[in-house]
Amino acid sequence: MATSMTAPRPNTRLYDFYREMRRVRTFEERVGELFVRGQSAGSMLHLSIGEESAAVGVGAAMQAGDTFTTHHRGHGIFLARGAEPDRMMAEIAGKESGYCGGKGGSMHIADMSLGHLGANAIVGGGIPAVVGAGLSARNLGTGTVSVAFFGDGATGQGILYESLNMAALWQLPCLFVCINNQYGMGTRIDRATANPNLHERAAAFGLSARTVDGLSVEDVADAAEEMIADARAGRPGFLAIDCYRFFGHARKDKSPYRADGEEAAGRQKDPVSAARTKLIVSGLASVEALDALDKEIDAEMDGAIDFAVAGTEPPMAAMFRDVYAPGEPEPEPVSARLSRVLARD
Ligand SMILES: Cc1ncc(C[n+]2csc(CCOP(=O)(O)OP(=O)(O)O)c2C)c(N)n1
Ligand SMILES: [Mg+2]
Repeated sequence: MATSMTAPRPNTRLYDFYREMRRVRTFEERVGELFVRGQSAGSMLHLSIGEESAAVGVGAAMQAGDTFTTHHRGHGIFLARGAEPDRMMAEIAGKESGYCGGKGGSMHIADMSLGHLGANAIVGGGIPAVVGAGLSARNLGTGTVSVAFFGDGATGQGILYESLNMAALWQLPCLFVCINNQYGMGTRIDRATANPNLHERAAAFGLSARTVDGLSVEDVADAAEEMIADARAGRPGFLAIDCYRFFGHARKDKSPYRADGEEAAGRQKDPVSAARTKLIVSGLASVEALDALDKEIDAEMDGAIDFAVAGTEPPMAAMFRDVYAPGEPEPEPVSARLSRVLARD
């Protein structure tokens, strides 16, 4: 989370949260711009606008050495855990200077040094890895916690329940964070389940479980701090965070399945504006100070786009790098295999 900010910097927790949430939102807006310019790699991008309190509130409660996995909407979470916007944007643009050399992209970004065990495009796919990380942490006595971030849609996946059961049974240092943005693609949560109180399912497995309103980043952080401390002591938990997905599922989705009125009301549930208003109303920061901060963040994220666009694509020779264990011979290129097979006929 190291950023060099020159604006007057009130020394309060809420100001820090606001700054990080604003960074996440601005980063996501720039990702949208990269996509429109045709400079992102691949055709799918999932923005977390409206969900910033989950990334920042939980991210702030984690400690150095803690690990995590994310779903396909995970840019904000990685930023909140200290990712550099330049290298993230470069990864999303498919450039060599990105976190995974441009080969992971938006949905498979990972970085072990920051504890990021991987984003995952398979709904629920990252959840069991956190159980493994928790088991390893417990057996090795590292004192670290592993956090799975996933969407409400993953509550329809069996792997979640196998994972909750094992974590509870073995008392692993794990926290399961369900970012309930009310939608799994075009299906609203109340059309996907008869009981949308998602945390109740985890309670049935013996985890401590609760839901918080994502409108307040402070509430999210308070809950996360408590539950991460519990997890560290061998009491795993499940935290559902209620929020609203401001835009479509991915960049090409204009959400024709939801009424304008619903969307407008949903966007009122804005954790970034709520934090800004609270800072101003309570006298913790002036409008001018926050405007100056926003400008600095704009410049930081503009810089990330410039960095990404200026980068080079990975060479073909890098195709199999980082795929096989060191020492394994590289597989025969497809072209060579094809000519060998054709020559045989
Ligand atoms: C196993 C699996 N099934 C279906 C999909 C297609 N798919 C991609 S995202 C998504 C919805 C996920 O909703 P949610 O978990 O709530 O996350 P959100 O997109 O709302 O952040 C689906 C069904 C997939 N990627 N993996
Ligand atoms: Mg969802």
